[in-house]
This record gives sequence, C-alpha cells and structure tokens, in this order.
Amino acid sequence: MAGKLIVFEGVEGSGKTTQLEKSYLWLQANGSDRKIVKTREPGDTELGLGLRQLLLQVKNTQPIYPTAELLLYAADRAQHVQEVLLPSLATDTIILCDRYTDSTIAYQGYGRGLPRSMIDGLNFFATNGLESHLTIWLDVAVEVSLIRTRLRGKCDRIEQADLGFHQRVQEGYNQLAQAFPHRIKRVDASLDEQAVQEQIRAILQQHLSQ
Ligand code: T5A
Repeated sequence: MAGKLIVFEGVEGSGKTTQLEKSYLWLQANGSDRKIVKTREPGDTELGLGLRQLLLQVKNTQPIYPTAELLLYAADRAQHVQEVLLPSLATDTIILCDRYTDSTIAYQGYGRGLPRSMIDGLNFFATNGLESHLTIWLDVAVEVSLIRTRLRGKCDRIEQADLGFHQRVQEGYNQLAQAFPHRIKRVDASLDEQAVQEQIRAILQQHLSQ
C-alpha cells in the first residue's frame, strides 16, 4: 500500500475541519506531486451521509442507544474504508481524514462508557485492520472548544451532550496519545489558527519526508 492515511482528531470545535482545509491547501501548494484527497467520518459516502444525518440530527423523538450509535458509526466506517480509503491508498494518494477509529474509542468508549474490547474488535472488523499512518490530535480544553461551536450557532445531537461527556472524550484522547506516541502527535489547539497550522506543517513535513 503506497498512500498515506493522515487523520485529524479532537473534541468538538477543536479546529479539525479548519486545519484539515489549511493543510490540504498547503500540501497542494508545496510541491507534493502526490494526489491529495479530503474526506471525513461520518458521511463521506452516499450511505454514510444518510447515517450522518441520523446520528447528528436533534429531531429524533427517541434517544439513540449507545450500542446502536456505535454500530452506526462502524457501518459508516466499513463503507468508507472500502469505497474511499482503500482505493485511494492503492494509488499513492495522501488522504486527509476528519476523524477515524480514535473518535469511536474516545466518544463511544470513554464518552458513553462502552467496553473497549468491543470497540477495538468492531474497529478492526470495520477497517479490516487499516490504521492511520499519522494522527494529528488537536488538544484544547472542552470549555474553550464548546464555546467555539456555540458561537457558530446551532449545535448537533452530540454537541448538545453534557460537559461531563465531553470531558470524558477529551480524557480518552489524552490516554490514546500516551498509549500510541508514534502514531498520534499532539498539537496545542488553544492557540490561534495560524499558530496551530504551523505546528501541523512541521509534523506533516517530518512525517512525509520519512
Ligand atoms: N463521532 C464521530 C463519534 O461519536 N464517533 C465516531 O466514531 C465518529 C467518527 C461528527 C460527530 O460524530 C462524533 C463526533 C462528532 O460529534 P462533525 O460535525 O463532523 O460531527 O463534528 P466535529 O468533527 O466535531 O466538527 P466541528 O465542526 O464541530 O469541529 P471541528 O471541525 O473540530 O472545528 P472547526 O474547524 O469547524 O472549528 C469550529 C469553530 O471554531 C473556529 C472555527 O472558525 C469555527 O467557527 N476555530 C477557531 N477559533 C479560535 N481559534 C482557533 N484556533 C480556531 N480554530 C477553529
């Protein structure tokens, strides 16, 4: 497999989408002759878009149970891996992906309290064992990041969860970064957008030159 799977992770409003876009433009402008694609979970495939709407809409009259939520994210991922990630990796493409398997560990594992062994098994099943080559973790306190999302306006179903949930998710990322230091690189995402981007460029440069 010749391509690279580079994932952006972090709590709500940590700046993943903003930084992924800046990184995409920077890589395109800075001489990489490899194809670069942007993608996201959930919702980059036709099936995934429908699942994303079901997962994030606030108008559900009944709660979505944590196990059902976990399986819907896994279904999105299984489709995404087969339809988008594996074909792109086979053609030497650099993939910039907004969220991947660590989101499930952080949100459904630490956030919802589902067993880690079940999540790891499901992640493996959905991805056929495909791991990110590099994960950039945008680390910012949830008290700061949630203000950013609320300033933006309407909040989705998961953004509306209580502060304790988001703090457990943040702790999940913290634990993951400590457990997988070679794969997960932390950036200080409390700084302004340009300062965050500078840190990410340094990480990308080092990783892609290896
Ligand atoms: N989920 C996902 C699971 O529970 N399990 C899973 O397995 C997966 C894959 C996805 C939801 O699904 C959950 C997690 C999520 O809740 P989403 O809309 O994709 O939903 O949610 P997010 O990924 O959280 O997207 P957000 O847009 O909310 O956050 P981002 O992308 O981190 O932040 P961004 O870049 O959009 O920025 C948010 C705001 O902050 C400003 C931006 O201008 C914007 O207004 N901003 C900054 N402000 C100050 N300083 C900075 N450095 C800033 N950077 C950005």
